[in-house]
Amino acid sequence: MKRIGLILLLMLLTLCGCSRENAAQPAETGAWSDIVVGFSQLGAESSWRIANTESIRKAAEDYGYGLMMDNANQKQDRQIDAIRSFIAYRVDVIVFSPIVEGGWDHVLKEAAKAEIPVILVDRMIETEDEDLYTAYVGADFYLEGQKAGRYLKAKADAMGAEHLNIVEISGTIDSTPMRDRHAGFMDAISDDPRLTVLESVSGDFLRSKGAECMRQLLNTYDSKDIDVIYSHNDSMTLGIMDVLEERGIRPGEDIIMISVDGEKAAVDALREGRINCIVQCNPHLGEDVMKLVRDLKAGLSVPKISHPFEAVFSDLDDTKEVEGF
Ligand code: GZL
Repeated sequence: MKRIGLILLLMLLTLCGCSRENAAQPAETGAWSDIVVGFSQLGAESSWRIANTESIRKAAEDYGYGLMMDNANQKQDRQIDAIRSFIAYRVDVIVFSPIVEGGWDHVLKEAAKAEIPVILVDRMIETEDEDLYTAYVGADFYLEGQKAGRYLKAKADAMGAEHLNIVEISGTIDSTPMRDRHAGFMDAISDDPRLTVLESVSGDFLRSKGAECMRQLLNTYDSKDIDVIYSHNDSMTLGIMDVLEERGIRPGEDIIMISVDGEKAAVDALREGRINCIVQCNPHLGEDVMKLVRDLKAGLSVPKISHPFEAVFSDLDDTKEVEGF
């Protein structure tokens, strides 16, 4: 079935005259350079993802690069099909944000055979051959998790807390941010006897599932037994807060709220005291990606791993100047 989809897509490209030689020219930005980028985005599950997609689109436009973009709507198979269509179209560079870490080697070997370089943006892959991708641009998620843990230890000190029970609401299972935000957090708090993780459940980075996880946790635990919620992204955190406030529980006061990303709605809640800490995760990766494309096509060597600068915003510091995306 999938192959039929791919053939149909190629037929569509051919029928609409979208062969590589006469790709449509974006009139408003002048002629494309002779570089075309194929970009497979994993979905549109969060404000972070939407900001990331716009960052890639805008940077390609600024560089004058052609951009073939596909939104996989959270399906790995769709990403694999999109990568195959980019290979068939003979794009210059393939860029994708792998929804999960496993299952990419086969299609990336096809890209390697076609001599098309691959740039990973935002998330990493598990692979038997690190040469299957040329570069990674994205966060150090393990460090993000450590930052969350370090904040909680400092908060416990500031409160004079004797013991704190934590529940973790994590992101998409087997994704790099979920794995590493968990590992970094657990390693950062492992030497602190005051801190106990009661349970970790996945909300898949979705606001609706974050709320669902919170309802289930409140069916399992008395809210007074939950002192801290560590949520892997703001979308889930906002859903969690909806559920808490429906039940008269004050996020940020009755329960310490630690979140990741830094979208505007979460930063506003930080200022209102409804979130205590946001570990920033920068979605604006487009410029870094297109610089890599430019340097690759110019025959220059490029760094294998690039991380953007990311901060921590919390109620232990002044948050007046903090900007959300
Ligand atoms: C992190 C990114 C995560 C964000 C979520 O780089 O992969 O996916 O933290 C997004 O908001 O859904």
